[in-house]
Amino acid sequence: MKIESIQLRRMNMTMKHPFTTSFGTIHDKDFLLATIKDEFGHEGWGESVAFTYPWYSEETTETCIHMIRDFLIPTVLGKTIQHPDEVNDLFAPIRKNNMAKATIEGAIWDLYAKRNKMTLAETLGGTRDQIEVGISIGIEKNVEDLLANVRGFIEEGYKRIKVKIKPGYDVDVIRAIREEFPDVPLMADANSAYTLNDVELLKQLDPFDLMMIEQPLASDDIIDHAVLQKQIETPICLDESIHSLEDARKAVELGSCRIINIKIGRLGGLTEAKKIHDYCAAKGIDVWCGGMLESGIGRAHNVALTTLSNFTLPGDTASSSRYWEQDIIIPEVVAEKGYITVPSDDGIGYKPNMEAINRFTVDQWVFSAE
Ligand code: OSB
Ligand code: MG
Repeated sequence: MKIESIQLRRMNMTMKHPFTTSFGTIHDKDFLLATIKDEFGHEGWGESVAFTYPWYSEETTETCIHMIRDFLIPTVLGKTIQHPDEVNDLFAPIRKNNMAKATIEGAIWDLYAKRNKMTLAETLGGTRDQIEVGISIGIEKNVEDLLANVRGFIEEGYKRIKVKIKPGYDVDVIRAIREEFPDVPLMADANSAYTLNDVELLKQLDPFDLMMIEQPLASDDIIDHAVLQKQIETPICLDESIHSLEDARKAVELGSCRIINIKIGRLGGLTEAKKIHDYCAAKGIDVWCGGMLESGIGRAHNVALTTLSNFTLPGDTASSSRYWEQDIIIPEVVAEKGYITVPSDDGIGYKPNMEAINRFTVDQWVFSAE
């Protein structure tokens, strides 16, 4: 498979509802799409999940443009690749910048699947024809608004509710949800808002039977999380701290978590995501697919990945309509009663909606092999 050309677009899509976490509020999604063509004109699509601001991780849309244009494209353009796993090795000399890498790597996976007339899910080794999904609810102005949201999403059938927490918006919020919904599968995501000084407070979450608490401590930590896990009953799930299979291995060996959130962008692509999935399956660690408020292209990649067998817990991949007035794929992603049907068309299985894509494009560049 020869990498003939790469088109990069900068996109801007306004979110239907701003999304607030302990690190800030996201009003619109400023992101990149990569379209990669082979020598036969097959087309693969990838999405960069970085945000405008370096709050979730150090990457931003601008750093992704720099890395993709100046380092990643020159590494693959004009090359002949037998299998997408090779991209991981080609990019290995370039440190970190995983979201930039995953943009190109994901497009090459889609291209490879389409060339072979297979779905991306099959190409990855996935086995499910539907996936179970939950919903991630941001920090709301008050508990009444939050409860109204929770109620609505439970009625829509989402398989579990995740709520964002932060200091001052935690134990009381979880208690209020549990009072109204004693049995709903529930979890909390702190996005690194606490330290070991908060152990007593975090222990107060134990009686609420949370499925997990996601990334309570520092975004680069696995040591303190191991200390915390020994003192709380709620299983810890790591998100921000895990960037590679090696990170996952160390966290599991240290006892820093019992669950891992797999995000393709954070891990530098589908190859590394699959490696962590396989490692966790062998170790008896549950995984689920996280979300980064993706457009349809990134969402489609998440759907395909979630078809692998050790994605035993519902992920954050909700319906397109939860995020966007209009998504950029046809059909849009739809969760019905908490299930998304995995598409059966080749590659990511959803068609790019070129009219919508053009409408949301703010800049674009084309790179061709000579
Ligand atoms: O920590 O999982 C997270 C959104 C933005 C940044 C980080 C996170 C999230 C979410 C929402 O939880 C996931 C989604 O609905 O796409
Ligand atoms: Mg998270």
